[in-house]
Amino acid sequence: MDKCRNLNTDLYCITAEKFSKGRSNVEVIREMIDGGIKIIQYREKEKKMLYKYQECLKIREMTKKAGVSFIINDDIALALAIGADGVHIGQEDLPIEEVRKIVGEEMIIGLSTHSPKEAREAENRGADYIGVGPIFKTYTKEDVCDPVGLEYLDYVVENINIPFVAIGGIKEHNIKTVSKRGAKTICMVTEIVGSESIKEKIEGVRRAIRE
Ligand code: 3NM
Repeated sequence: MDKCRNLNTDLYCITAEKFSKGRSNVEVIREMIDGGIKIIQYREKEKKMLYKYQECLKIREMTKKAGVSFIINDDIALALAIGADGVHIGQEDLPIEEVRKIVGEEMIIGLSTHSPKEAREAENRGADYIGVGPIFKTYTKEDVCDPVGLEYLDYVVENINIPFVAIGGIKEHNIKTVSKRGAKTICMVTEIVGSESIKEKIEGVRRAIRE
């Protein structure tokens, strides 16, 4: 089966428990799955490894049952330990060739990129998909660069031949601007996890894309 099949979807959701209105990641992901999300990334920078492992084991079970792809941010060991579908890394993590040696061919490798040069390199060096952002200002990722704007997205739409996800400051009110420019898969953190009803928010966002 194509390991990237679930990248052929409209929304890619990422966890962030501190913005989740008191809900646990497990609760949030349950709602995402009920809302029909097909790819979910676990991104927690401040938790202890054992806690993350235990939480991710539960999430792995839930996502597997639902046919949802489960990606781990940054942590290759955690991704392997819980049998994730993929790992998402940044520009300052291990080189992609080394990550590939560790995780093998079957695991999805995603890489965050912020410029045309990084996108071309990611494609040439074997990334399965790239993150393209931040499109707009975001307060969710602490060490991220200034917004790259829609011009970088335009470059990727025109020139890059691997799947990509647009990310950074994307909300229900501006998502149409991003989808209109050719982003088929759109990634959101706070707009989804910070909403009162995750299911209703997902429906609203999908309506906004269609309108
Ligand atoms: N990566 P929100 S921006 C995790 O540009 C992440 O690579 C980015 O959060 C990148 O949807 C980002 O709440 C945070 O703005 C996006």
